[in-house]
Amino acid sequence: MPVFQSLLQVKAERGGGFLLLIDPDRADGNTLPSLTEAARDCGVDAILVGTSLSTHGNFHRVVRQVKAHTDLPVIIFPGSHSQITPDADAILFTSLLSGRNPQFLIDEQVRGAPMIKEYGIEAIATGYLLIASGRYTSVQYMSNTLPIPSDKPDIVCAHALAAQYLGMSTVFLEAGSGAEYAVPDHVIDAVARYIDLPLIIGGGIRTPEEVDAKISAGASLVVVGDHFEKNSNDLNRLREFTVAAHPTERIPV
Ligand code: 1GP
Repeated sequence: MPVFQSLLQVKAERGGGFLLLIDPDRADGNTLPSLTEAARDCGVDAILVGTSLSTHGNFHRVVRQVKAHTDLPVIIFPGSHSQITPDADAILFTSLLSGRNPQFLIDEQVRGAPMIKEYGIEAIATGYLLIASGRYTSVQYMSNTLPIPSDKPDIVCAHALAAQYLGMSTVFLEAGSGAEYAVPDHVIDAVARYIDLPLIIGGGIRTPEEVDAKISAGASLVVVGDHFEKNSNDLNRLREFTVAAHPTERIPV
């Protein structure tokens, strides 16, 4: 089954899904195998690998290492067309629609598309919207784009609807890795009511309660990366995060 279809099935059957993001520059080669192996046992649905700026030149090696230690889908979350490798199962084929920088609207995509075809990777067409989050984030700086103000849900909705009318498969509402504030629940709720596409939410999510709130607001998939990079000793709580992302499986109290 294609990766994106399998994630939609997870959403339909379990009420939501949880994606663990691995930043190749921050991945610790010693703990990466155990983290990757723990992911499925802890209820993670897929692993994303990517970063706004890769400075270590180890992207391909990290993807291969992740793939070697899990049978979960491994999905590229690229910062540029240099982050495409045949070892991945799929790629979020993003266009940064909230920005007006042609490099991230179409140029990186043109450079990457032939490689994706050559490697036989599944491309998941993703409208990527950067939402202001209190702090100047790496993705904002590297993409040279302005985020949409988080108190302007109408503007977010208009961009999300444009993604739908452009034929995209999903909309990713992004606060940026390590964001001070995650995408507000009221913005997620507004977009989820306004368009028909599944929503991916990421950036600045640090607790199971926040995961729960994002899913309740209308997210289909929640992405967490920074928290587990900075708190590798919190791995025993990974299951709490994934339980929060799968509300239909919770045992009523
Ligand atoms: C970043 O949305 C992802 O692109 C995840 O954000 O690293 O803050 O969890 P965090």
